[in-house]
Amino acid sequence: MPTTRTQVAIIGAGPSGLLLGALLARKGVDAVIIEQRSADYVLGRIRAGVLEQVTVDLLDEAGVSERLHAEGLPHDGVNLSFGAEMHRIDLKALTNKHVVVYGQTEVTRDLMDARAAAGLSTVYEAQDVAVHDFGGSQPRVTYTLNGEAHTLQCDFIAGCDGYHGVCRASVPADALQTHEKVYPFGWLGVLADVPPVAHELIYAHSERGFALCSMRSATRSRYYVQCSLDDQASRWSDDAFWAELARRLPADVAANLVTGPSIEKSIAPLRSFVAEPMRFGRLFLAGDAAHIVPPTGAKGLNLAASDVHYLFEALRELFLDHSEAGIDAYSQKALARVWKAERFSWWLTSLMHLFPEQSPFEQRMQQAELDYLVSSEHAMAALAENYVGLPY
Ligand code: FAS
Ligand code: PHB
Repeated sequence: MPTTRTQVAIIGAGPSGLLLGALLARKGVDAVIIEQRSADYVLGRIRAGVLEQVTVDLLDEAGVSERLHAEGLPHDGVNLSFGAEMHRIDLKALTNKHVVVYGQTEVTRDLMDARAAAGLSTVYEAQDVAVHDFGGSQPRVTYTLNGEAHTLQCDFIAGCDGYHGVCRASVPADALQTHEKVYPFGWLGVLADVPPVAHELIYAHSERGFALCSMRSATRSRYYVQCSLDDQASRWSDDAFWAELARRLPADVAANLVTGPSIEKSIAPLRSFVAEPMRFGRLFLAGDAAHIVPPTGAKGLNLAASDVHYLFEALRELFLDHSEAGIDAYSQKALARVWKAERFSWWLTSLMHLFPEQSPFEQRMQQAELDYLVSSEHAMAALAENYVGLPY
């Protein structure tokens, strides 16, 4: 059984694992990434699209932001539509910040390319990945590759393996507390090579349910409609999707909708989830391995980056300054920002969606909050500062 050694074993080559590996490499800290899927499979997952300024800054720090600055779309505002009207939240005027529209797929591709160019080690299609002895001083990771068993000895393990990963599942149940809310609906998402209906995002509240108009570029759009949990993407023809999306937008906006064949169509469930703490001896959880947010607030990918920022700083401090203060504070620091993003994502989801069991009173509460939100600079400023991203 081949046995190798590294300083940090990173489980998962999604945005969390790749970004952590990139940042550690810039400080000369050795890390090996172990991924169960192929690189193409990872790139094929269509997910997030909006980056907070602090996420862009972190990608700058990792040295992987050249294409992002060349192709990303800075957005100074975001729109809410309800009652057949559009209301623009002027992010720039309210916070002096903006967000950048740049797909998670592109962030992942940039990180993968940089890692390969630097000759850094990523093990793809690893099977039977398992983490061991992270409660002691000599943790290790075992896995099989092409049928051969391998052992990776390490100083620390970063569990960047997402919601269904092995790392959180390997923590003794009595050492972990989880919090969860499952929403009674999902999002049916479509990716299509058609120009976006508007140059900024539109979050639409309608009597038929929520819709979101987003994009990946000036020629590629990303749209979502709220759907029931038992719905299936295969039941939706492209025409049916476009017709439903149009019904949920103000008429003057729907009139500008350019439709076309979908290149990806899928349904994502919505949940809020947090596992506490995020450190177990020499195992640290980061990103979706530790928490999930409903995508309404565009926080998932950005929270993963937030955890990676705190974990990178902690490991840098440990390996370069020989101080354990950072790793001792990691979980508490990361969770403080996680819970604020969980709150914002839950709040915006609760505000913008139709809930099957909603009472007439609750419908009036939603309407009153929407009316208040767009009539109060203070309320819009609160939404804006959360949407552009709270400081690390
Ligand atoms: P990821 O899940 O991206 O990556 C984890 C990696 O670990 C994967 O490559 C997986 O193959 C690997 N892995 C799992 N188990 C393993 C094991 N045992 N051994 C080795 N490797 C293992 N966020 C937004 O901000 N906006 C959105 O619109 C949005 N839409 C989403 C839609 C869907 C369907 C999903 C699932 C998520 C969405 N998200 C969205 C959230 C998403 O972007 C995540 O926050 C982001 O991918 C988190 O990155 P990671 O923490 O790296 O986890
Ligand atoms: C996306 O472009 O996929 C996207 C944008 C904003 C969200 C969710 C998804 O809140």
